[in-house]
Formats: sequence, C-alpha cells, structure tokens
Amino acid sequence: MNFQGLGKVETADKYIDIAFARANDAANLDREKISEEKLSNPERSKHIEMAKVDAIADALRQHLSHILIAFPKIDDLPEFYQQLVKCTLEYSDLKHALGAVNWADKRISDFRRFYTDKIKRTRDFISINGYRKEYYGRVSSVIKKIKKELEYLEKARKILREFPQIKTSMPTIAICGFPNVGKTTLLYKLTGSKPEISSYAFTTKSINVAYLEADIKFKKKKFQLLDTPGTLNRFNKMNNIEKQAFLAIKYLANTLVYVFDLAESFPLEDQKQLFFELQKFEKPMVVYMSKQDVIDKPIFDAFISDFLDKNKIKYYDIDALKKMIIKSDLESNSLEED
Ligand SMILES: Nc1nc2c(ncn2[C@@H]2O[C@H](COP(=O)(O)OP(=O)(O)O)[C@@H](O)[C@H]2O)c(=O)[nH]1
Ligand SMILES: [Mg+2]
Repeated sequence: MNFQGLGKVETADKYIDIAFARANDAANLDREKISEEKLSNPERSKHIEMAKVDAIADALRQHLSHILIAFPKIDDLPEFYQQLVKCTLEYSDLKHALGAVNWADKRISDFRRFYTDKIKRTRDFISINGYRKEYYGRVSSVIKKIKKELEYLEKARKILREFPQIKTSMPTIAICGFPNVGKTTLLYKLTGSKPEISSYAFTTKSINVAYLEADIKFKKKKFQLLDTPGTLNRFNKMNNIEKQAFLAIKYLANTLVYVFDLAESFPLEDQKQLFFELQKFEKPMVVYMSKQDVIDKPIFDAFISDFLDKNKIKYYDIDALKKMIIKSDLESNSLEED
C-alpha cells in the first residue's frame, strides 16, 4: 500500500485560476481555428464562448476526479490501514470532504450542459456573453463552496503520505522489544546486505521494513520483516510511530520475534514485562538474544535457566530464526503475496 503518490490538493482559488487560464487558451486556439471559416459574428462568438465553457469544465473536472480517484476509499482499505486512518485522521471529515468534491464535480458537469445548451439556442451577441458570464460565476461559486474541504484534503494528504509502506498480504514477522535492544540490527542481519528498506531507514519517522526472499519448493517466496518500535503504553498515550507499530503487530504480523538485551539498555524486569504484554496478542512469539558478544557467559546462562527455561521459552539464533520464518510459511499456505 502506497500513499506517497497522492498529488497535492490545491486551494479553491488556484483551481479557479487554472480553469480560467485554460479557458483563455482555448478561446485563442478556437479563434485561430475558425478564422478561415465564413461564420457570422454571433456564430463566431458562440463558438468561442462554448470553447471556454468546455475548457473550464474539463480543467476543473480533471482535477476533481483526480482527487476522487487518488484518495483511498477508506472502507476498501485493508484493516491495518483503516485503523491507521481512524487514529490519525477524522474519518467522518475525510468522508465528508470527498463527498463535497464529488458534489462539485457533478454540479460542474450539469452547468456545462445547461449553459452549452443555452448558448447554442441564442443568436443574440449580448445573451451569449451573458450566459458565459453567468456560467463563470456559478462554477466559481461551486468551487468556493468546497474551499474548506479542499484545505482539509490537503491536510489529510500530508498525513497519509507519512504512512509506512507495508504490504498487507505477505507473511509478516514483527521484531519487537525496547529501544536500543538491537531490533534494527537484527532486521539487517536477517535480510542480508541488500534489503528493500523504506526511505526512512534508521530514523524513527516510520517502521523499518525489509524483505527476506527464500526458495521454497523451487518457488521464490518473500517474507516481510517489520522493525516495530514501541513499549506498548496505553494506546492513546503512544506517539504516531508506536501506534503504527501496535497496529502492525495486531493486524499484520503472523509471528513476533522478541529481542532481549542482557546488556540492559533497559532494565531486564521491564523487558520481561513487555514480553508478557506482547503475549496477549496471542501470536506465535519467539525470542532472540542480542549482544551475546558482550554479555558475560554466567549472566547469559542464568537468564536462560531462570527465565527462558522456566517459562518454556526457546531462544533462536539468526540461522534458526531464518529457518523458523521459512517454515512458518510452509505451515500456513493461506497467505499470498501482494
Ligand atoms: N555488541 C553488539 N551491539 C549490538 C548488537 N545489536 C545491536 N547492537 C548495538 O546496540 C545499539 C542499538 O541497536 P539497534 O539495532 O539500533 O536497536 P533498536 O533501537 O532496538 O533498533 C546500536 O549501537 C547497535 O550497534 C549485538 O548483537 N552486539
Ligand atoms: Mg531501531
């Protein structure tokens, strides 16, 4: 899913300016085109004014329909993105704004038909101009009526653009744990030297995403790995990235990898508590022990016997993790790639 391609939503005044400039261009073109033809003055004027009416309607409808096509239909989005929309945007405002754009698009189409018809039926020069002016006025007023909605859509676009690009129908593994325990490092160790990383890699602007490819039964299969920061505060206390991480764990992850760091970037008791919190998602969860190169062996052994063994938790090294990821796919073949 990708919202990066959403084009800028301009202001009402800008759209009106664009449309009227197009009308002038169209009129000039039309003047040239019909200069050779033997038309009476009113016929000539009619021709040119109708070219303006069309140009304005075309320009505005092109922009409005682009907005309607480009913005996601919230109800059709995968659950993860629906939830993300609902916690970062005012869902009803977004629906209302898109409805208003749709309304404006239809009004402009109606006005074009109405005034083209009027101009066609008139022979009198003054009426032709009068209808065109009336059309200009009504079209401008329609666009001005959706001024607030256009502003809202531009605001919404900027928020949508910050959404992480995550595939919603690929086997997905979420790497969880406290900050600095080594989640991102593990992500890179697992996915090799050339992972497809989102543009925000190594920053905290978004969830890091990388892919692991494996040959399974002579077919290439891709797995998605997410580096999901956050310590699972209450949802409304989370910052935006933590919310994204929470929703990704809840709606996208098939398996969780929990990273324990005995070098204690964070107190071990807190790390244990988060581990138990994550168990509440009721997803398969395995443990990875980071920073083993700097941990004294007795401390490591004690943790294994006092905590992991006691709770019947197995820990995995990199190779075992890779195998587990690939094996998890063999066991659940219901997931298809995007
Ligand atoms: N010695 C050692 N340092 C590690 C290891 N994994 C991570 N680190 C370091 O721990 C710090 C935090 O790692 P990072 O992957 O950014 O943690 P994250 O915040 O959980 O994503 C960095 O300075 C890493 O270089 C490891 O296995 N051994
Ligand atoms: Mg990180």
